[in-house]
Amino acid sequence: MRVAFLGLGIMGHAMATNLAKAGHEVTVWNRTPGKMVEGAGIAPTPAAAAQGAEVVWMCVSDTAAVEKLLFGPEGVEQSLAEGGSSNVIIADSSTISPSATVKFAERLRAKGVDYVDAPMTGSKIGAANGTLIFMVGGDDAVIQRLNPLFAAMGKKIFRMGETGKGQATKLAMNLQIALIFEGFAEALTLATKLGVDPKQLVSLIEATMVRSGVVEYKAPFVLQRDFTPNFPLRLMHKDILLTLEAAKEARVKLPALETVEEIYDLATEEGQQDLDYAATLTLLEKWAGVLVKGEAA
Ligand code: NA7
Repeated sequence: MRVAFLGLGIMGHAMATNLAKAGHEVTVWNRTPGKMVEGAGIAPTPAAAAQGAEVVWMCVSDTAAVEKLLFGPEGVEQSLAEGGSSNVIIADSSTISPSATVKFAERLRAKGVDYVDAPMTGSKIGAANGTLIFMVGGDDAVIQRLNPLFAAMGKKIFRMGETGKGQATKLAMNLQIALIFEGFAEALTLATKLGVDPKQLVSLIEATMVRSGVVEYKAPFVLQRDFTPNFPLRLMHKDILLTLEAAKEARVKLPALETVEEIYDLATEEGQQDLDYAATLTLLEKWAGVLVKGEAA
């Protein structure tokens, strides 16, 4: 398929690479020039990338960035034929606001464009290996047309309902990741302060019902104090804020997430936004006056 891929960050670069590897005709665009994808063409603007594409796939940081890509002066909308016969599909794998997604889709539908929200989970490793899991909102027939692209980038898709429901699901998923990791980090901090070996605690967790995919994935990094970003703190913070915003719109209270948001806020004040979100542990450590270490330093 002819695909325009917009946004070559940690996730987008790997996803576009897998699309090109699978034989799709890919044209990429990135805000900061200089990023390239083997086997893909490069366009100077989102509109130029989208010109003649069957599918425009986006993977950028936040709601404002998606809005600019779509409706900015050099945005995708500029490339769409007047009269509503473009038959283009726009798919968004960024994690952004569900309600903004619905508005974007409505505006584009007037131009004959189908819109699918397809945020994903699987982290940097899943993006590189083509084993992402997508949670998708949109029309079933349209999603089906995207199957060859999903297959090149991921291992499974979950259809969650109409447009916007993929994003709503993603927020519900990241809410859990943030809270599970916070529980793990608080347990490690307390146990260490009370004299328990954190490595032993992790072994115990993994042998009991307390275990979780989040802990299994994060524990080796945390025990080695490796906070290089798999999922940057600034993006998890963005997702927490999006979740609180969506909860407010829906009149839902999320007291635990509100408290965790304060920790991300403080971590950001300390300049940790570009580290992995696991670096939030270091605030707990500072307050407790301990260092969680599972490996010999
Ligand atoms: P990264 O690695 O931080 O990459 C972010 C990408 O978004 C990168 O290509 C940025 O371009 C681009 N970006 C950010 N702001 C803008 C604006 N305003 N306009 C255009 N492009 C922009 O994030 P990930 O790849 O890990 O994650 C991407 C999304 O998936 C995000 O929503 C996650 O929550 C899930 P740059 O290279 O900085 O010019």
